[in-house]
Formats: sequence, structure tokens, C-alpha cells
Amino acid sequence: MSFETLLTERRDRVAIITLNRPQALNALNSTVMRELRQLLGELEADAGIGAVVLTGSEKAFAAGADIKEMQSLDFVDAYTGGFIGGWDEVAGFRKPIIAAVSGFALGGGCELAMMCDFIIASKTAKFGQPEITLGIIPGMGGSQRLTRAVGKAKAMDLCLTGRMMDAVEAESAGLVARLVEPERLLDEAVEAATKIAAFSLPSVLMAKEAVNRAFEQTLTEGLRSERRLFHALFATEDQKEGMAAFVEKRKPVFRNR
Ligand code: CO8
Repeated sequence: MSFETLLTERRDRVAIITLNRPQALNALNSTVMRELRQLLGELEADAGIGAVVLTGSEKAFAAGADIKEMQSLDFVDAYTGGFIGGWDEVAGFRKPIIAAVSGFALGGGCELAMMCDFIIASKTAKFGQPEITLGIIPGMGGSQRLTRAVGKAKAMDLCLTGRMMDAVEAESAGLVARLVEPERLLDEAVEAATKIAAFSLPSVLMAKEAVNRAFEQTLTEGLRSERRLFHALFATEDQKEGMAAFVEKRKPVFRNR
């Protein structure tokens, strides 16, 4: 399968997706959205894939929504057409997806990285929500996911001033899970994805679901959800295998059942 705006590669059970619009610093237009949704749909259905890495170029993960595409949009078209609504499907991808970010992750680029399960950043990464400089605000979760990730003070600072934060600040603020040298970025992300993809798929999906609930529910409801998912995993063969392997001092062989 070949795409106009994406490059794809498989390494064992890991799919690597590279945003590929170098002439526009990977600005996210409707073609990127359509192709990414299609590809993620295929990867979700593919039993041979256990985790995904989403990355960009050295200079830009993505410099935002495509300003040239949005420039002439008016309110009625944006509203009735549900402009950018399709990106919600990316956030709904059920398998683990890691953002490997180098260079600019701005506006929709920062929001896309935050839709992933965690961010591994190169020391060159720069994050920001500069929409305010264009007379708009974040539209794909920037005011919500960023606030949950870094807290109100820093989210307000970024959304109201449009300034960028560098990778060190992003890591200390809690937006970035791991910070690595630029040349290590893809390997670090693929190694993490490979590790995840080797675990039992039902437990991986439930771990992702449980952590995501923390963003949407009260603590009491979240703890209840976690307990249900935890109990459910005792119905899997992989739970028996994982625990038997520990007791027998051997490596588990998971069958994703
Ligand atoms: N949209 C369209 N084209 C872009 C974008 C963009 N977001 N960013 C860069 N480009 C293009 C430039 O126009 C330029 O093209 P050309 O050579 O044809 O003029 C090319 O990429 C290279 O860019 P620069 O020459 O500007 O490169 P610099 O290294 O000088 O600057 C910057 C890099 C600082 C990243 C600069 O390009 C910039 O400020 N870009 C815009 C950043 C921005 O404002 N992003 C937010 C966009 S709004 C948004 O994301 C709304 C989110 C809600 C919807 C989400 C849906 C996905």
C-alpha cells in the first residue's frame, strides 16, 4: 500500500509511520488525515501488528494543520462539514502508538503527538500551540490534552502566548516520556514498541484503555473500570502463561488469547 503523504515500514510486529510532506514541514492537510485513518484502520485489523510508531522528519514532526488549506474556510463550512473531526479516529486507535518527535511539533502537530499514547522526543524537539498567532485556538485537543499533561499554568502560557517549549522543558513538564539524542530517536521508539508488541495483546489493550480512563472519569469511576479490566484478564490464556512462566523461571510465550 503506498500513500501520498505517509511512508510505512514494518519491523517484525511494529509498524512505523512517517509523515512525509517535507515541502510543508509535514503540515497536516486533509490527505494526511484520510491516509492516516485508512492506514491505522488496516493496522488495527492486522493481527501481525502489536504496536505503532508515528514519526516525522528531523526538522519537523508536524508544523501544525495546513494553514494554506484552512485559510479560506468560513464558519458555516467548518461547522457543517465537521472540519478536522476525522482526527478523532486517530485518537481512538486501540493498539499502542508512540510518537517519536524531532523538530517542530506545533499546533495540530503537537495535538497529534498528544493523541499518541506517549511521546519520545529528540533533544531538538520543540512543542507549541501557536494558533493564537493566527487568530484561532487549538482545535484538535490542544487546550484539553495539553492542560491534562502539563497543568493549567503552562498550558495557558503556551496557548495564550503561542511560544514554543523545548524538549527539556517538555520533559520536565510531563509532556514527554523519554528524551533522547537525535540519532537515537527512532531506535528508542521502535525498541519500546517492540517490547510492548511482545506482551499479550489483550493485556496491552486493557492497560491502554485503563490509563485513558484516568483522563475521562472521576477517580472512583476510574478505579472501578480498572478493577473490571484487571479481573477480565484472568479469563485469558496469556495470564495463565505469564504467571506460570514466572513461577517456572522461564520466558512466557504469549498467544494473544
Ligand atoms: N501549514 C502550511 N504550510 C506550512 C506550515 C503550516 N502549518 N508550516 C510550515 N509550512 C510551510 C511554509 O509555508 C514553507 O513553505 P514555502 O517554502 O512554500 O513558503 C515551508 O513549510 C517551510 O516553512 P518555513 O519557511 O516557515 O520554515 P522555517 O524553518 O523558517 O520556520 C516554523 C518553521 C517556525 C515551524 C514556521 O514554518 C511556522 O511558524 N509554521 C506555522 C506553525 C503554526 O502556526 N502552526 C499552527 C497551525 S494552526 C493549527 O495547527 C490548528 C490546529 C487545529 C486543527 C488541527 C488539524 C490537524
